[in-house]
Amino acid sequence: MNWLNKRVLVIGAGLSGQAAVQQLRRLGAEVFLTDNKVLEQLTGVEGLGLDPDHLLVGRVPEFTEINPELIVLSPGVSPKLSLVQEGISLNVPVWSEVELAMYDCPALCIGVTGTNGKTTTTTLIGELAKLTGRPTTVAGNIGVALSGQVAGMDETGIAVAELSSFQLEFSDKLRVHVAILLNLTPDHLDRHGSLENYLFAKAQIFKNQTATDLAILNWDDPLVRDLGPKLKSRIMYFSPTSFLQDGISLWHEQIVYAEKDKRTMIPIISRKELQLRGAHNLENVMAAAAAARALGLSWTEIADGLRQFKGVEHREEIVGMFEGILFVNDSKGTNTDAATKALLAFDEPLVLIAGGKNKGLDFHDFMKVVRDKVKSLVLLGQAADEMEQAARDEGVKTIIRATSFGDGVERAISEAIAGDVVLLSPACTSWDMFKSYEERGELFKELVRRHYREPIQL
Ligand code: UMA
Repeated sequence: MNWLNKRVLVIGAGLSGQAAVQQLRRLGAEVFLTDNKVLEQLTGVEGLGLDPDHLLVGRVPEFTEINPELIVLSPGVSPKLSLVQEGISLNVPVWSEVELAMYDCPALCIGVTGTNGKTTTTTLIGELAKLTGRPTTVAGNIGVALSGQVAGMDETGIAVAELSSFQLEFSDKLRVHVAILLNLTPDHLDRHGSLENYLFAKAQIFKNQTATDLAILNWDDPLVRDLGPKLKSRIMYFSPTSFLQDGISLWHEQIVYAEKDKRTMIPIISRKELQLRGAHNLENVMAAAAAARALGLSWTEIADGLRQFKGVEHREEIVGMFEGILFVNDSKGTNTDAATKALLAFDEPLVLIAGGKNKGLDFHDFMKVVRDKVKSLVLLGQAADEMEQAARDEGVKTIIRATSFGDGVERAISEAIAGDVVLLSPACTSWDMFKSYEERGELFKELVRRHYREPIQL
């Protein structure tokens, strides 16, 4: 592609948009950036050095003001936006920021998608990839835009990318050499409209794979498993529940790798040696082990890496044990499936803090799990009414309404006794009260720690 003076419109001036602008300017393109926020609301945009007539903020510009030859879309921007629709109708290519990032990048790309577990798996693969001694970068939906991170990498480099359905939806040429689909349950239906569309977007991760590439699929998830025969690439299945004759699975509490043709079964690591808890984390560990094997690491090296891994922040993160109560921060549990998995990871009596902003999900199935696993449910945020109704419908006994996030933490603490677990796993986004799930998780940790140093006055 001849980038010189190519007119490119970047929509959205957040992390992705800003990284895309920098990448495009390095390539020599003429870049326009638009965002519906005004300049004062945007951080870091002024530092990009764009001319005022190339910075169209605080409004949605007319297509003809720019006449772009390419549109780069930030993942959070809906493709229903008039500007995007007009571009599509005029056959102007629309790329996601990850498409741009990997365009012409010779590094090996390992992509991780799925509804839940992406961040843990991506981080773990990143740690394992580093053991190869090859230059490795970990980016994407994990909070660091891919553009720029992979700039300058040659074919020895490894790009480990967490890929969301939003990013994959507009990826046309993206070649993911090792592609993982962890699982698929309803999420982001407000954006994709249906589960079929959501699956279609996720399956774009396999679109440009060839016979030399590898697809790593969850055998236990029928929607994911059924994709296998349709793909051009080699397939490696994993299953945390049933023994697979070909693939990675569990055999008498050991994670094992079996190859049918060779009639071999290699024990990789005992489940007990892992620091990650819960059955769902077995999915993440198995998928990561399969990817690491594709990088040429030995099973012993992989086992060492798995043994060391403590997990990621805000995902079932242990805050600490205070007066015999274990506090766990799962602020990243922003949908019912993620929160369910967190609940199932604990055998101890649970006090659950949940609520925030609902993203179009029904809470009834989730509340059945809450009824069976949770001794006290503390509800807060915009979705609290809806959650309380679902909890009552499903027979949850102890429901406590909090007036603020801090009040919720205090109420949860007063419900718990030694031997219990207090779990923040909201099943909702944080956007009614916080900028991000990270901010929510940080506050939770701070409030817990402060309580045990000095009881908080709210
Ligand atoms: N905007 C518009 N018009 C619109 C909508 C938004 O101009 O119609 C503007 C906003 O005013 C804002 C900018 O777009 O200034 C934000 O763009 P964005 O929402 O794409 O956010 P980024 O900062 O670019 O962050 C994105 C991902 N966010 C989303 O997909 C919502 C980050 O994933 C990702 O880490 C980052 O790119 C770097 O790759 C976060 C996320 O919540 C963690 N992801 C979702 C999830 O995991 O569920 C998909």
